[in-house]
Amino acid sequence: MLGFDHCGIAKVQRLNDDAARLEKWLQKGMNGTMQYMENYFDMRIDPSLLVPGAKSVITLLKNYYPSQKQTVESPKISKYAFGKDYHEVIRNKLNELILLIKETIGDIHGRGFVDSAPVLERTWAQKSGLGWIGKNGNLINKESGSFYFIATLITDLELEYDDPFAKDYCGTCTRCIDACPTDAILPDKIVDGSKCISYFTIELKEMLIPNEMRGKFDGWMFGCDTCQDVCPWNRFSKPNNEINFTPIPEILNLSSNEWKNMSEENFKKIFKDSPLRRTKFSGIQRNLKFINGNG
Ligand code: B12
Ligand code: SF4
Ligand code: SF4
Repeated sequence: MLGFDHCGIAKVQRLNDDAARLEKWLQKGMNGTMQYMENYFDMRIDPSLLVPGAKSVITLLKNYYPSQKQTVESPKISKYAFGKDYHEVIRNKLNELILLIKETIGDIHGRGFVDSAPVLERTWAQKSGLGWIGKNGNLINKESGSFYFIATLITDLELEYDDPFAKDYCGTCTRCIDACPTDAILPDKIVDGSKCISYFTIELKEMLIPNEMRGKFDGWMFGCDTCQDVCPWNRFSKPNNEINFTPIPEILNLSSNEWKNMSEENFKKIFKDSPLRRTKFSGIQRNLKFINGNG
């Protein structure tokens, strides 16, 4: 009814293994300029500090794999950003879910999150039995791949818990590691955020993209899907059926030149509800110049 594709539930616990992994990742500066990743360390590894009294983490997956592709002339944009901003779309669904639980069960306390709070969302998805963490760092569901957003609802409700996903189906495959244009994927499922195209094109604010990355972006103007596109577990991805994720025609069709000549006013109008707003017009123009070799 709410349009989520998979759901799993895990008991709230302090994530000790993850704490060590996260600490190392931060120490090595793999967050680059994403300073928000250094904040709220304790909350990030213990949901009961984020939501007092929390007993359960309900994890939900939402498919964003689109039914249409960009034209070959278009600067590449990550598939997650083809339609309306997922933060808004999923937050509304989480609020509806909380209301529904309150109506059927009673006065529970719960808060829903998607991508914006100190929550280790991939870890909770794995702990809820929804899939394994691939070598490319993404949560992969055995039936339907990795083109999914992860949302969590942290609640004081005690529930029946799913078993964590025990297996890892990456095996000897190394396709994502071999294909990553900037060598951001390291051994042991570690992705160096500070080397990822997604970081440079979306998160790096008001700064030029470092020169050593020149020629390495493979046409990606906003985000990057390479390590998921090459993953064999995504061969059978099915298009999503979320009306709000219907691709914006300009994302599918505009050529590099048309992007270059777009006015800020038009950008704001066309992309007013889109994840592309995050980089702003100036960020898109910077990325475009960079991939066209004159940034
Ligand atoms: C910061 C961030 C980024 C940064 C840094 C990436 C990174 N390596 O963390 C940048 C901007 C580069 C980025 C890029 C992308 N991101 Co991002 N990002 C996040 C964010 C906000 C935090 C992630 C985080 O905590 N990183 C710190 C590192 C240390 O943690 P981690 O990568 O999650 O890994 C943990 C677990 O995987 C676990 N783990 C690792 N190995 C193992 C092994 C075992 C056995 C176990 C049990 C656990 C485990 O340990 C790690 C630490 O605890 C999350 C949202 C959230 N709140 O979780 C989204 C999120 C991870 N991103 C997401 C997406 C979609 C992307 C992109 C695909 C977007 C794009 N197309 O451009 C790329 C993919 C890049 C990649 N290969 O990882 C989705 C992932 C969905 C999925 N199916 O996995 C999330 C969950 C957002 C969401 N709510 O949907 N992202
Ligand atoms: S999103 Fe692109 S740059 Fe980032 S790790 Fe995957 S392939 Fe590498
Ligand atoms: S491409 Fe291969 S190694 Fe990488 S996540 Fe997919 S199955 Fe695992």
